[in-house]
Amino acid sequence: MKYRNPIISGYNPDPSICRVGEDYYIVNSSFEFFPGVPLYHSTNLVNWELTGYCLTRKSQDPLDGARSSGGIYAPMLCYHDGVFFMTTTNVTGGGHLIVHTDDLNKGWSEPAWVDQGGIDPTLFFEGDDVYFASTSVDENGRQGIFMCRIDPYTGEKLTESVCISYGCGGICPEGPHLYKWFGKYYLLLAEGGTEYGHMVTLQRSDSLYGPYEPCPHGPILTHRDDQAREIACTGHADIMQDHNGNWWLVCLGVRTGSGSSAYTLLHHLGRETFLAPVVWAEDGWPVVGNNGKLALTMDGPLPGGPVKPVCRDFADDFRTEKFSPHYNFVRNPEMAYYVRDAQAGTLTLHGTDVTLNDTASPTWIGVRQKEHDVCAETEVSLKNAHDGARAGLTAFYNECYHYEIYVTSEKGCTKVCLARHIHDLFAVTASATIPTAEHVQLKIEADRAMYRFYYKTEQEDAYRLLGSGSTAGLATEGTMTMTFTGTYLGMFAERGDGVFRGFRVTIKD
Ligand code: 6LW
Repeated sequence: MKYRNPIISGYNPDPSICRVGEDYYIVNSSFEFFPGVPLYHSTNLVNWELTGYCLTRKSQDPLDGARSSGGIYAPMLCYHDGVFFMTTTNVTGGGHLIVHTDDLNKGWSEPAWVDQGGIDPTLFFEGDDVYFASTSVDENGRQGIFMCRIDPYTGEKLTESVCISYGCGGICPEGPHLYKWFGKYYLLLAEGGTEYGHMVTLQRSDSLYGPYEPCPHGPILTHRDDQAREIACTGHADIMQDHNGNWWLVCLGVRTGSGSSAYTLLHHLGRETFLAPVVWAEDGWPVVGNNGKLALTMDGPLPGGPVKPVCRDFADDFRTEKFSPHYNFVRNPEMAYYVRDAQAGTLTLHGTDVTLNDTASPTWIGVRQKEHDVCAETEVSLKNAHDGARAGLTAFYNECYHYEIYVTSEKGCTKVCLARHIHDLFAVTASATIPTAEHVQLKIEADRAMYRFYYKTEQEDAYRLLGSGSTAGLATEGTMTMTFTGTYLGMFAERGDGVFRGFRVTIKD
């Protein structure tokens, strides 16, 4: 059966997959965005529904002051004896944490914190023992995989942490997953760093504590030498056997080509979740995908029912009380600033003095940009405007990288403006005077190379182009710290109220 990669598009890195009977679940990293750790469900590994989040309360996911790409790093999801466990790291504060639930509809427990340095925790259950492994550093500063036994409900360490592997020689051995297959222990790692040298390595041992011998064929998955370059940076994987007995790997990868050429090694949609079939060779080592590579279209013995066309469009008419789970906020939002009026069909964003340029929680709400070619639209009215008030649409990567089209009112003059923030340059690059700040339609059209920003007042029949900005300006590789997230399309308000009517993001196929 053919399917399309990525299986979960838009920024969704560091996937961990878990099977419960004929149900499959994936969790991903969430960094400074809230709620934390999206939880996807599928029955066929291709149609994934975002069912909610593991960390929905500030007490589970404190993000005050989290730098961009701080907060919540790679999570791991597992199911043992009727209980789901999810472990991850809040690098902004607290370190490793474990939450659990015996009923996904009831939400997750408060976190139990585990005192072991580093990132990328994983759990391994054997008999009555629960092992906790993560990436950390030894006394010489060398990075390796450290493990201890714990109580997963309290986080209490029952043994000292010891290094079980330094990986297979690549930099940054991380993202460990431990498995027992065919009577041996397997340790799956990501190595090479999450950039273009990324790879998935595998080692095995007769003992959980090692020594581990590496797969003799080298990395089991990497795109570091791939000439096609449509997919790159593949790594941070998890392996699972489906209910028919077939094997699968999920991993992160990026779709390059943010720019005019597919060879442009830039990406701005973030690291996405990919799927590859796995087969076991006679020597007891797995072969992933097309001999260690992925493709945008792949074939495999998918479990479950027929694959439905995957819809990546998003539309909200604000006629319901609840926010769709696809919405994210940045850091810990004050929900009183986000008011849905189902009767009127509006969303009012109460803007504060916090702007999109601040490492704080501006009144911002967005959905992941899932394809290069998209169109985002809304109608906004600016009310209760203080000096410098703004309300509009944004292509938002983080506080240092975003484009904004907004309605503003300055000294009695109403305008629509395009502002662009790249690195430490924040500038209004286009503006037009408009008769009123009420009922202004805003639109962002995106392709691989450009975002184009349009507006239309009530008096006009057609959109006018206000200006544009290159997608390369929001590309991960250009960010000052090689950040880990991806672009969102969203609405925002600052120093006044934005009353929004309708928000749609449509994929242009
Ligand atoms: C994650 C690490 C990685 O914790 O990037 O690509 C880090 N892999 O394993 C952040 O996503």
